[in-house]
Formats: sequence, C-alpha cells, structure tokens
Amino acid sequence: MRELFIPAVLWVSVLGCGSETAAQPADGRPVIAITVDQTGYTPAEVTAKGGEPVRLVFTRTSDDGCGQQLVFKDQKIRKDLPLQSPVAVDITMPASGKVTFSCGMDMYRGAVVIE
Ligand SMILES: [Cu+2]
Repeated sequence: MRELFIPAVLWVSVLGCGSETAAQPADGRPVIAITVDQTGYTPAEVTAKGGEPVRLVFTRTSDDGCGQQLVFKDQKIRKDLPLQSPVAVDITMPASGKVTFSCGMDMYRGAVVIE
C-alpha cells in the first residue's frame, strides 16, 4: 500500500505549489513579477522594503538564451524555470544591502534592492 500512497502525496504537493503561485500570498507579502527571455531579466532590478518578505514570480517566455535555471546564490536557492510557467520564490529582504539572482551560468543577473 505504501507504493500507492507516495505518488499521491507527491501529486498533491506539486499541485499545491502551482496554485500558491497564482494566488495572492496568504501573508499579504508583495508579489513582484519578472520575465526571463534571451535578453535576461525584465526588470533586472526591482525594489522591496528592508526586512520585508516578498514573493518574486519568474516567468520564462523564450527558449532562446539560458534562463532555464534560476539561482539565488546567497540564499542557496536553485530552481528550474519551465517555459511559460510562473515559478514563485519567497525571500525576506535583509535590513540593508540587496538580494541578487542569476541564471545557472551567472550570465544573466538581477537584483532586489532596498527601496
Ligand atoms: Cu546563463
């Protein structure tokens, strides 16, 4: 019975992830949309308040270029960005400084800076 049970749990967690992306976050954190294509991130620089939790939603809109992977090096976050499928990344801004992100090869670069 265990073999049947595990896939069901996985399916539910994947589904939950997708609906979480589309919905407004329950804690009311700001949502910032970023597009990824062959030119990199648009916008490449976004702002948030120091110490504030935010949700970044990345949507890759082109198979050209190398935006298929998304890396937040300092936060040790690495995610795949499927084409045309929004991926949410929740972070909490530091009190000062900025949060940077890049593609898997560190060619495309973006940042969340404190407003
Ligand atoms: Cu790259």
